[in-house]
Amino acid sequence: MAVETTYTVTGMTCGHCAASVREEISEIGGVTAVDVNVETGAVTVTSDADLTRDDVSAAVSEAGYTLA
Ligand SMILES: [Cu+2]
Repeated sequence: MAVETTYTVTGMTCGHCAASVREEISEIGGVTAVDVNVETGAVTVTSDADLTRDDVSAAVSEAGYTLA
């Protein structure tokens, strides 16, 4: 069953930021969809596997941003 979790990412300012974050989170195993809202910093991750906050935090850091 797919689980949807919304995180807040700080530091994104444009579409390129959003694309970087989306790309890194998409590489986490089990992730099926990533929706990024640059204005609010809301990142909604849909996954069909258990996802830890640490996994998402690491991916966001890899992209150069921070999980709030
Ligand atoms: Cu940017």
